Amino acid sequence: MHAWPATDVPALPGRGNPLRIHDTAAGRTREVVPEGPTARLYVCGITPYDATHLGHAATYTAFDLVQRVWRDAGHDVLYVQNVTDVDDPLLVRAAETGVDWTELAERETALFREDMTALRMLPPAHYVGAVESIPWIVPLVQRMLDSGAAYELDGDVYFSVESDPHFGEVSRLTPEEMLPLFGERGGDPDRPGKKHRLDPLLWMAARPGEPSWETELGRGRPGWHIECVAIALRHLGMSFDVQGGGSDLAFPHHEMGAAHADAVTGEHPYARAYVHAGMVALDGEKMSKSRGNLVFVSRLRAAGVDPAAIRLALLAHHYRSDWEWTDAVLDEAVRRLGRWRAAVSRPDGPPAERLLAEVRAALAEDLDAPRALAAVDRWAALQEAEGGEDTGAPGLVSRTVDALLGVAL
Ligand code: 5CA
Ligand code: ZN
Repeated sequence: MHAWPATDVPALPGRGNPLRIHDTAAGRTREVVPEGPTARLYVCGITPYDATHLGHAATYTAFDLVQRVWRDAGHDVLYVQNVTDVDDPLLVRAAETGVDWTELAERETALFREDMTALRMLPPAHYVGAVESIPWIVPLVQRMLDSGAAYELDGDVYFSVESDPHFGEVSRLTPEEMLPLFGERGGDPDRPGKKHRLDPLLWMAARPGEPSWETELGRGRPGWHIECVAIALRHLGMSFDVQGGGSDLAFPHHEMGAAHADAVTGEHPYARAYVHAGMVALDGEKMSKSRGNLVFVSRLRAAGVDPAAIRLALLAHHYRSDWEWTDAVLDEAVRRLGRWRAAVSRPDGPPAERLLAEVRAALAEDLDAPRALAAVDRWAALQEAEGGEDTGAPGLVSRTVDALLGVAL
């Protein structure tokens, strides 16, 4: 699958700070410094049955910042993202709307690419679908069957959570906390015959009317978690730097993924840090495709909203907080963008080196974008009030905002 076009990242003087970021598995913010010159990042992609909403966009913006901070600190970034182009919600939506599921997935993935391009998200080096990954998924499931980490139930294959001594270390939840989430987020705790109620599906035998593939495991299709593991192991290997996604993925998705990967490789850990973005809500409830309370990036764009303003609206909230999208959030971002653009279009201004240092420091400290925005606000206000002599300053501000925040002024 192809990704979307890359945007240029302007060069900045000097070097950025090492990234400190909140690791769910550690339960605290800590330095996540890549071991080699190349930082390795896996971010869970969309299930393409509906258009990109602002919740998705907020989560992808957080991981876009991770890349920008790493790059600014001198690392190359190897970034991988998946597309869950076969899974229950996609098949259900396709059936409900009478659209072929492959067409639905292709259409929504194409729209997602357009949205990501408009929002200036750095593209992954590998953008990989579940369907095209089936040849890589099957041997992993087979290996787990051989080692006893997986077992068969009426032709389906389950992972045994009890086979993993580290199970629970990603989300840090107790089994009592896990159980309701597992049921809400795609699991089947009540299916009779499972060894443990939390065991997730690795492989589903073909069901009538559903897509399936002929493999050594028989006809069927992959479970959700193993999809991401197969893609991450193929393109990044074990112990990559950051596994990212929204907070709704910490359990079960990232917990199960880590357990699958340990079982397949006999190594640990899967990722060196697990990073989770907060949930964006609309009208008091988490924005979600299943609830239908959505504001789509593509709709805002079609209504003439500048994508840079959408991006600024997202950046005005700390990535880990849960927050609510309102029209006022967007209005404020539009005004801020206007102030910034006016400021950098003047011929000179107050020196911008301190601003660059402040933005770098804010982002390196657990991606504190609101603090970075406040620093740019201060520079713009100072310029408006007092002007300044530095003819290089507007250019440096513009490059800082572009390179580190992904906003083109
Ligand atoms: N395909 C799987 C991941 S492998 C999936 O969760 N797809 S998704 O389309 O449902 O979500 C894509 C990403 O957006 C995930 O990281 C998810 O956590 C995040 N996300 C979904 N809803 C919201 C929301 N309301 N606020 C913030 N992030 C969200
Ligand atoms: Zn995933």
